[in-house]
Amino acid sequence: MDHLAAAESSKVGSQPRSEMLVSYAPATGERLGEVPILGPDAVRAAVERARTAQVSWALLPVEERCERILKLRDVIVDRAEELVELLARECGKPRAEGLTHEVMVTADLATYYAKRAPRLLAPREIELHLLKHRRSYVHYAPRGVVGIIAPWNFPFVIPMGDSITALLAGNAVVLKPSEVTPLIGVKCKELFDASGLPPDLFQVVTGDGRTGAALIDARPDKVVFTGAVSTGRRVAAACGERLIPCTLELGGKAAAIVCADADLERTARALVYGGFANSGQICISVERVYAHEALYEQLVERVVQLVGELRQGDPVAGDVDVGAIIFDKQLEVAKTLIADAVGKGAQLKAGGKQVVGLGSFFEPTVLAGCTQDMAVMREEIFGPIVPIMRVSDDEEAVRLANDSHLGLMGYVFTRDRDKGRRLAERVRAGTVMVNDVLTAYAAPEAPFGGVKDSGFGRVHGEEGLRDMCEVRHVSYDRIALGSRDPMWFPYSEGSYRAFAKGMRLLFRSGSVARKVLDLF
Ligand code: TXE
Repeated sequence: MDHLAAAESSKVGSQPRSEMLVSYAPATGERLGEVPILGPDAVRAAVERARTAQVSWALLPVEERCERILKLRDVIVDRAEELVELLARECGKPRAEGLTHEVMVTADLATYYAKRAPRLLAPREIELHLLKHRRSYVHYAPRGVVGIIAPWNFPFVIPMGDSITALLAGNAVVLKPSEVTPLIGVKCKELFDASGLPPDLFQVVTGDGRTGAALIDARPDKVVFTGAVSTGRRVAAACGERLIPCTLELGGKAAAIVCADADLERTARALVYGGFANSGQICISVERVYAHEALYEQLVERVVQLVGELRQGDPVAGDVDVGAIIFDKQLEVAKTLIADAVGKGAQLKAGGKQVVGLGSFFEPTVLAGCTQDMAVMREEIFGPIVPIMRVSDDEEAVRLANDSHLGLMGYVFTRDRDKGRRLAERVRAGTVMVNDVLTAYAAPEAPFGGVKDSGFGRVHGEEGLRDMCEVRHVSYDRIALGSRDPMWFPYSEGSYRAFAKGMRLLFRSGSVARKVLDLF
């Protein structure tokens, strides 16, 4: 089954028929619908319409923009069931995940920002330490049109969260949803329109990578991209060429460090949830476990027991814990990683195969006895596989956790909270959680993003909201200094000597003036 069944361009009467994208349900193979693949002209027109709509939106007080976004939130909450149903169909996501990972997190983010945006976007005074005759402040001006390029693993919460943030900051948005989940992208547009927001303020351009490239080429004022590292490099290059600021949320390889004093039951349950929620298709999934030898055996045993209790199947047909593989190409990735690990000596403790007879499913898989040279410990998995490795101490675990080109998320399990925080600070990742998994993304207060090849820039938190703005500095005079400033023309030997003397007084350690100024 190929998700991208692009029909050839054909003629319908005298109208050229655009190429179409067909969406299929990964759990059943059922054809769900089709949308057009928009080309450069249509994308450019969408960006232009958004640009026009943004002008009056930006003139509204932030408080009013917040009110309008809360109406959107209410539409999302009222239509939650419909969204959960579509997420179950187009992604094969368990209903609980559609609700708690996607719909609720979006509603919470809207609520959080709508309450705080007026304060976070208020002009901020800057205290000048030297130029006391002047005053400075920064204000946060909208950038204009934000282009959002989204992935298929969280096709609702990622683009909706970023769109809401951009809109609150006074921008318009053009969203390019993943070609694997286009119907959810179209649904996002339906919700915005139903909330009464101006139709051109938020637009969705459906299509594949070419449509994403066309969006960047249409020169939005900022790009927020979430997806693969390889695509991220292309997006960054295209943005760089046009000097468009971009935020890149790329892959992750979250390591879980399990210390000797960890709570075994909580840790095992956390690893199973963190590894198999969304069938492991999360950039912050537990992707590798470094377990202290003191509890390694018991941990593997308990994880395997818990995995045995997981129910897998079509979420539309009934209650399940683990759903489908959204993008069927990931099935091959999973098989290759498992074969490499087993070939290098890993023990297959659970799962290991594609589920036969169903749509696109892979058994929840546990690999024990893993070593750092295995591809499963080094490359992003994006599937339901949890590889576990035995380590002899916390130092080894931290060293191996940091031995990765990715740095989006990390986890530490220990009963000693101080030690947990100390180890967390040593893991080179954008976020590290102690004794928990996944939920950090759901906290809209906290900045989220990666280091190393996991990307740059942050979404969420104060940083995420302000990054949707141009930070503009205004400097004005506090006291009148007359018609001439001593720094201005004409230069003279006298003014040079005065500045040189002033510099020594101000900046030489031990000078009386410096000592006095350092008191303040
Ligand atoms: O991502 P792509 P895919 C990772 C994960 C997964 C891999 C592939 O490792 O296996 O990405 O997923 C658009 N210019 N993550 O294939 O191809 C594309 O149409 C502009 C991690 O879906 O990167 C889609 O809308 N846009 C991630 C979006 O980019 C382009 C979540 C992402 O597609 C483009 C999902 C171009 N040249 C996957 N080419 C996370 N961190 O959450 C493609 N696109």
